Amino acid sequence: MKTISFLLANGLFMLQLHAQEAPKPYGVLPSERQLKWHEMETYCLIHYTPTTFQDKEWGLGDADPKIFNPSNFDANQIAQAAASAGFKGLISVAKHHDGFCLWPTRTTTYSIASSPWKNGKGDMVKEFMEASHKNGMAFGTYLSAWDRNDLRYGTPAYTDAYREQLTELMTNYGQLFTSWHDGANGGDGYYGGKYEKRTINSATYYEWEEKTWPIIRRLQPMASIFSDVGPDMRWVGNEHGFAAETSWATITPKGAFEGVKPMPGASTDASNLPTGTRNGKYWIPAECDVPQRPGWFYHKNQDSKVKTPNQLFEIYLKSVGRGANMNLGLAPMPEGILHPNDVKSLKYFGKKIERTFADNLAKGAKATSKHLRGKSAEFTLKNIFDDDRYSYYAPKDNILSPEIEITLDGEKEFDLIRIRENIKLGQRLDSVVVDTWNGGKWVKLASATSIGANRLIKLEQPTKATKLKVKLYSPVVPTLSDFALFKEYDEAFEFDENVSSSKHFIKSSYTAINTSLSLSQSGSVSTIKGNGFEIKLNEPISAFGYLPRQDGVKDGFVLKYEIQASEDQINWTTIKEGEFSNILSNPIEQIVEFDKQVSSKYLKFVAKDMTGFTFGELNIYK
Ligand code: FUL
Repeated sequence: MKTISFLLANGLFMLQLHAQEAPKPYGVLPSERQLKWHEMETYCLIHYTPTTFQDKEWGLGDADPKIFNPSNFDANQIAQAAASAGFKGLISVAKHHDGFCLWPTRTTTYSIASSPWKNGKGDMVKEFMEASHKNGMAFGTYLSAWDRNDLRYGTPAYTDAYREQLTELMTNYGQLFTSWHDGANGGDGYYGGKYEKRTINSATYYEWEEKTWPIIRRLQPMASIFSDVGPDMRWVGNEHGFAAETSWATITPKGAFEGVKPMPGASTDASNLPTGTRNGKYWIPAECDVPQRPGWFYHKNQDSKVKTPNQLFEIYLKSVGRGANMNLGLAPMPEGILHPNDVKSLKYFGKKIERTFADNLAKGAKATSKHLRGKSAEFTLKNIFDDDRYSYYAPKDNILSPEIEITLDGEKEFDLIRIRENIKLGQRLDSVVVDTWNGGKWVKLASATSIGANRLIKLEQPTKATKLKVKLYSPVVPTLSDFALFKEYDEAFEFDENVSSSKHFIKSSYTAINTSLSLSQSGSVSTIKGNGFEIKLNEPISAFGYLPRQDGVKDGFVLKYEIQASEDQINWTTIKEGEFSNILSNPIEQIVEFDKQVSSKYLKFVAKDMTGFTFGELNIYK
C-alpha cells in the first residue's frame, strides 16, 4: 500500500513537473545584446559636420576645416531635447561621407583638430558622449565607410585607417550601445585633391566579417551593429521611418550572397528589408531611421518642415509599434544647437508618449482561459498584465490557438492595443485577433501579425469595452508576455517660431517649350524622354525643385544636374550644377537655390548621371 501511494505521489509529482516545463524555444533567437537593443525602442542620430555649414546633404570632402567653427555649440542642449522626447540613446555621426572626423583622430588631419573650434583642441564625440550620459541616455557612434576626402580611399591603406578610426571610437568613448554603419559608398569625391569617381566592392573591400566587425565585438561586446543587413539589426529599406505592417524580426536576406553577409550596402535586393522573413534564418530586426526634418543635415529652408509631435507619433506606431526601433535624425544648426522648432516638437512628442502610455487601461483586469499550462506562476495569465517583457502566459504544448477572456476593471475607452511575446523563446505567434463583447456576442475589433518584441494596434477610433477575447494563432505553443490598452493623448500643437521668417518658397508657373520633351505620365509618375527640358519663365525665380517619383520604385532617378539660363535659347550659361545627394534612400524634393534671382527668359534643366528621367513634380519658385 505504502509503495503504491509512494509511486502514485511520485508519478503525480513527475506529471506536474512535466506539465510545468517551459516551452521549447522556436526558431532563431535574439542575443543578449539584441534583447537590450529591443528594450531601448527609441534613440537619435546627430548629423553635424562641415556639411552643415555648406548647407548640403553630402559633403564632397573638400570643405575647408576652417568653416567648421560653431559659435554656440552645446551638446547638452541637443541631448536634453532628445531626452525630453524620451529617447534612450544618442548616436554621434563621428564621420560622415565628407570624411571629417569630429574627434582628434590619429589617422587623418581632416578632423576637428584642424578646425578653429576650441583652437583645434576640441572633441565633439566626447562632448556628445558626456551630454548623453548626463541626460541619462546611452551613447553610440556612426562611422561612414565612404570617405570622400581621403586620398587613400580605394586602397588597402584606407581600410587600415578606417579600422583604426573604429578602434579609436570603440576605445575612448565609454560603453557604446551601437556602432552604426550606413550603406552609401563610392562615387565622386575630392579624394585628396583628385576630384574623381571611385568605386569599391563593398562586399570585399572592408573585410567586414574577417577584420572589421571583430574590432567592435572585442572592444564593445554589447554594442549592436547596424548595417543594411545586420549583423544585429537591419535597415528598414526606407527613410520614412516605417516598417511594413507585417515585419518579422527574423530574415533570410536576399541579394548577391548566399545566406547573410552582414555588411553595409550588402543587400543588392532590399525588397524584404521592410518585412523580414517569417521563420527567417537570422534574428536581425529592423531599425527605422528617419530625419526629424526632410534632410539629415540642417537647412534653413526646412525650418517650417520639422515633423510635428503627431507625425513623430505616427512614426513611433509604425516602427516601435511594429517590433522595430525608431532612430530619429537630429540636425543642429551651424551655430551648434537645435532650432527652437525641433526642440519644441521633441518636447511635445515626449509628453505625448508619456501621457499615452502612463495609464494602462488593462491594469486590474482579470483574464481566464480554458487553456492553461498547469498551475505554476511561471505561465499564469497574470503575467500578461505586468510590466515584465519576459514573464509570460503559455498554454499546454499541444494548444496552438488558445483563447483568453479578459474582463476589464469596469468599462474602458481605448484606441491602442499593445501585445508582446517573450522573444527570448523566439518569434512564435503568426497572428492575434481581439474581439469585443457587445452585450450579445463577440465582435472582431482588431487583428495583427508579427507580434515579437512589441506590437501596437491603433484602432480607427476609440472603443469602449468591458470584456475582450484575445485569440492567439501560432505554429508552436505561444508565449504571450503582454496585453495592454491605452488611449492616445492629444493636444493642439503649434511651432512658436514664426516660420515665415525662414525662407519660404512660393511656386511660380512656367511654360514648357521644348517640344522634344515627350512627356508621358502614369499615375503620379512622369517620364521625360531624353535628358532634360527647357522652360519659358514668366517672372524672376529663385529656386528649382525636383520631386523624384514617390511610388517607391528606384528607377529613373536623376543623381546630378546642371541648370542653364538663356535669353535666346541659343546661348546658354550654366548657373548651377551639383548632385542630388542621398536621393535614392530619401527621395524628398530636391530644392536648388540660385545664388541670386534668375530673370532670364529661358531655363534649361539638364539631367546627369541617371538611369532615365522620371519625376513626381518639377517646380520653380519665386
Ligand atoms: C545614409 C546616408 O547616406 C545619409 O546621408 C544619412 O547619413 C543616413 C542616416 O544614412 O545612408
